[in-house]
This record gives sequence, structure tokens and C-alpha cells, in this order.
Amino acid sequence: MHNCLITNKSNIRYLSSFTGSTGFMLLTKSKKYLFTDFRYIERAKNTIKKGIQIVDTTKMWKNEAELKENWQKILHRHRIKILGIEEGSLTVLRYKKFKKISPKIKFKDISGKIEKLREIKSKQEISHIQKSQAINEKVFAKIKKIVQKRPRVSEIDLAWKIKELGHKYGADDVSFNPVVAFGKNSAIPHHAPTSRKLKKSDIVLIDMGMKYKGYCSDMTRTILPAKPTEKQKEIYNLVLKAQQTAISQIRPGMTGKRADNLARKIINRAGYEENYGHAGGHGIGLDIHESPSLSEKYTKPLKTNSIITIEPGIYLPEEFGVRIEDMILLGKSGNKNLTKAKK
Ligand SMILES: [Mn+2]
Repeated sequence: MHNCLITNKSNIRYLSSFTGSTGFMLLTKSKKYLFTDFRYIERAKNTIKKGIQIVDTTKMWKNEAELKENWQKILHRHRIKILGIEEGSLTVLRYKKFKKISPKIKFKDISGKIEKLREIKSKQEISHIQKSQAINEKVFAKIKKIVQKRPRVSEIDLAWKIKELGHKYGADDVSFNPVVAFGKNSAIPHHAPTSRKLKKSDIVLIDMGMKYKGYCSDMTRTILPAKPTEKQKEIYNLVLKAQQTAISQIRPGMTGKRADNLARKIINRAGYEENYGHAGGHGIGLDIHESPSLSEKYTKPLKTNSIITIEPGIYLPEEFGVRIEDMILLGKSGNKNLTKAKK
């Protein structure tokens, strides 16, 4: 990848280890540049990968002539005539600015190219995700114990408890706001926690994840009440069967669409097609949702050493919902389930 302007934050972090919130990268054939301002210069110097040249933009953004001169010098030095841009993350405002300071340069969209590289995880990335999930499970074990005692806690109470314990056990942060859904709220796939209090007969759906060294984990568990109804048991077992079938049959080389169908066809055949309206899984790494995707639209093959979630669900409006989600490493000689928490 060269002659590209990188503006997607996760891509910048992936390529350089830079964690600041403002900056962009320029990749040329012989050199990589990181442009950032005075707020992040020190952090960049201390943390980014070797061989990347830092350019301080503090004065440049104030003085457009200076920015233009410096920028053009670099473009000229590397004989750049066509510059790749990431349309998904370059704002119109910034795009116009780059257009203005880059006369004669042709812009070409390269969206998704770095994301493609990110699908294949290195040993270190796998290890960070495993650690992230280890913290996630330690937190979940505590939360599960609380749920089983059935105290008068609200969904919001538990969501905050998840964040607090994540911090206690060494997470950088949560990877998304936890979904904690009691009773019929579990029928809403991405329910936002409310003040609703836990009842003895409630099914409890918890979708949660942590971040460790920037890397996300993601897991969903559905906890049945002590005395589940026949219907709750039936739906739970159906989702579990669909998920386990997909986990055992998914392979690198399979398209995301075919992989999605492994669990979906079991749910559809049982007559719940209308109650499973979301994708069957997604890539995970620096972003909670990244390429690839297990869905109808994703017709490219899954890659060896990618990590994807498998998360089928069935949602019965005004009754309850069940979703079960694990993270799977697609290995050359078999899959590895990175999620150990009991189902
Ligand atoms: Mn997920």
C-alpha cells in the first residue's frame, strides 16, 4: 500500500500504533509519515512504530500557505500523482482542504484496503484479543453470580457494574456500552439498558465486551430463569444448536454469506426466519465491528487467522429473545473458540 492518505483512526493505529485522536498518515513507496499536532507529538514520539516520520502540523493548519508548501514538497519528493484516500473517514471539509493544497493530484478511493489487511491477525493481535476476552469473562462470571441471586438491580445497575469490574480487572475500556436486557427487553437485539428491575422469572440477555491494548472482545450470553418455560428452553436450545453447528462447520475460504447461512438455515427451518433479523457475525479487532461480515451481502471468502463472532439469535417481540455469541479464530488446521464462558 503506497501513495495513500490514511484518515481512518483504527487504520492509523494499526499501521503506526498511534493512539491520538487527531492526525493522518501518508504512505509512500519508501517512507511513512504521521501528521499530528502539538497535543499528540510527545505521545507519538514515545509510542509509534520505528521508521515513521512525524510531521508537526500545529502551525500548518493555521497557516495554509505553509501547509501547502510542506505538503507539496513531500508529494513531489515521492513523485505522487495519484493519491489514495479513504472516503469513509475523510470528511468533506478535510477533502476540500486536501484538494486545495494538492493541485494536479488525482484522488482515488481506497476504502477498505487497510481493513482487508486487518482481517488477518498477527500472533500479538490474537494474544491481545484473548486477554481482552479473559477480562470479559472474569467480569461476566461476577455478573452471572449477581443475576442468579436475583437481587432488585436494574439493567443500568448491571451495565455500570460491568464497566466498573472491567476497569478493576485491567481493561482499557469496554468495547461498547453493554447490552443488559431483562425479560421482554431481551427481544430487542441492541436494547439500551433501562431502570427496569430484575424479576425472578426474567430471561437475562447480556452482550458485553472489553478492550485490551486497543483490541476488542465481544460475547453474548442469555441466562434463563431458574424455572424456564418450555418455550424459553426450546428457543434457547435451537439458538444454541444453530450456533454450535456454525462454529463446527465454518472454515476459512468459505464466503461470509455461506458462513452466515450455517446457523441461519437451522433457525429458518424451525420457522423463525422473521425473528432473526441481523447478521450472523462480524470480524473483530481494533474495532468492535470490522471486516469480514457474516451476512447475505458478504460474498468474499473468509481468511485464515481472522477472528469472527458467531451470534445467531431469535427475538419474539413482547415475549423474550435469545442470542449466544462467541469469538472464533479461523485457523489453518481447525477453528479455535476464544470464548470459554459456559452456555
Ligand atoms: Mn457482536
